Amino acid sequence: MSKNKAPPKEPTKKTDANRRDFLRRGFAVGAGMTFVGTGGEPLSIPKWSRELGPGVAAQAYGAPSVHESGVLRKWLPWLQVARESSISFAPLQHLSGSITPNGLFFERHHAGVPGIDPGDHRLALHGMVDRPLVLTMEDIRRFPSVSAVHFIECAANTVLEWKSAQANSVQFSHGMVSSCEWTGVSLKLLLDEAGLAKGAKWLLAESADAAAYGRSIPLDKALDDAIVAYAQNGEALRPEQGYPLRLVLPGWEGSTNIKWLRRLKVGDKPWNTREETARYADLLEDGKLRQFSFIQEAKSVITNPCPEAPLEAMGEHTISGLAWSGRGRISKVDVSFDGGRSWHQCNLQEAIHAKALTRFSVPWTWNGQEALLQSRAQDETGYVQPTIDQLRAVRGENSIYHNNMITTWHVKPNGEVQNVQVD
Ligand SMILES: Nc1nc2c(c(=O)[nH]1)N[C@H]1C(S)=C(S)[C@@H](COP(=O)(O)O)O[C@H]1N2
Ligand SMILES: [Mo]
Repeated sequence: MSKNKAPPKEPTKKTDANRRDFLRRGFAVGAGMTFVGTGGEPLSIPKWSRELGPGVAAQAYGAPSVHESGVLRKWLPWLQVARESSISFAPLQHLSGSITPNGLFFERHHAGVPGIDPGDHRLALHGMVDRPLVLTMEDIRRFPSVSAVHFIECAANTVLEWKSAQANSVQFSHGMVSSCEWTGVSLKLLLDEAGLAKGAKWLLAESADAAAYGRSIPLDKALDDAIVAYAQNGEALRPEQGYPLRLVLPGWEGSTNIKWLRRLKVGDKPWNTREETARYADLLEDGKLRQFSFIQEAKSVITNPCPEAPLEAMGEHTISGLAWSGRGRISKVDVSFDGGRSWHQCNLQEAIHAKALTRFSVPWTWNGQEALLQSRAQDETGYVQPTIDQLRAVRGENSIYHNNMITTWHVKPNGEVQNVQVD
């Protein structure tokens, strides 16, 4: 078992002495019982039950409760090359269900967030098409819309864990994934409108920000389930997520989901942009570079408990987490309490969308002993999430992208949870 080396640790609320006290009480209540919240005293009447609250005008655009002020995206200062080339991680340990709130969606920018005026924004469709188009946002909204729930995961999510357990935090080990309901126009509809020329096979998608970020997309994908999205979770895209327009390629690596989309050029071969040669290609054990590994394979992680959410008391708990696959629906998630020796099938929370985050849970009685918690996802194609050793056997240790290994949380007798790797 290799322990983590550089823990970006969150401050814990309780002191160690408090924690021991809490666990003792948890044990006294939990011994031989399966309930939490005992006692029969009548409820007190708090201050807020005795006075009127502020009216509707207090919040024209709603914000979370002041008591949720710790629920935030975070970043690692040493991971930013510059302020403009930045990554923030979603707080998976605080999220419920399977939709990421817009303000907590992880971010990856290569040239900062541009301040685009939608009135001045245009989308060009050109190249090997019958009728080149230049569309305004108004034009785009006149097409029939589609809505679909999908995750976006950066191919570099879980990058720190290739050699050994590093990030003692689910936010930093897995927080480059988020999921929401996207609304926009089917890309197939726009391509039909422009008319594909004979021999057309690839599409270049390019952004309007200063990075002129571009990726080559096979036309098969563009004509399958791609969305040119202008909204997320019922409101306009957030500036960080590509306002006013982004490409959503369900299940494909984050990098192909071009934000601030301005240009779609149809061609017959890939363009070999920086982002598909020098970046987002996989260095294999034999020194060869694997190009175009578009799909985010099945992956899962336990978000409760986790390093940021230790166990507070012995007794009954619900282990819960998130699973996703770029190939379709999650069909099964198993959880192990003993580092992969035995497995228990989890409940999957409805609705289970294809290529979307799926919430799993399983009951567990914690008796205060050490445990090694793992989750293992399977998708509808039969693909099973690999162990880190299985992954290293194919990919070596020098890879950056597409680490979908089974993650292990080591539960200690005092309830603390640590990121470890088991052989
Ligand atoms: N224009 C543009 N599009 C972009 C990027 C970018 O920097 N600029 N980053 C890409 C990468 S690497 C990822 S992982 C996703 C992140 O999407 P998000 O910031 O909405 O989470 O956007 C992709 N699209
Ligand atoms: Mo990414």
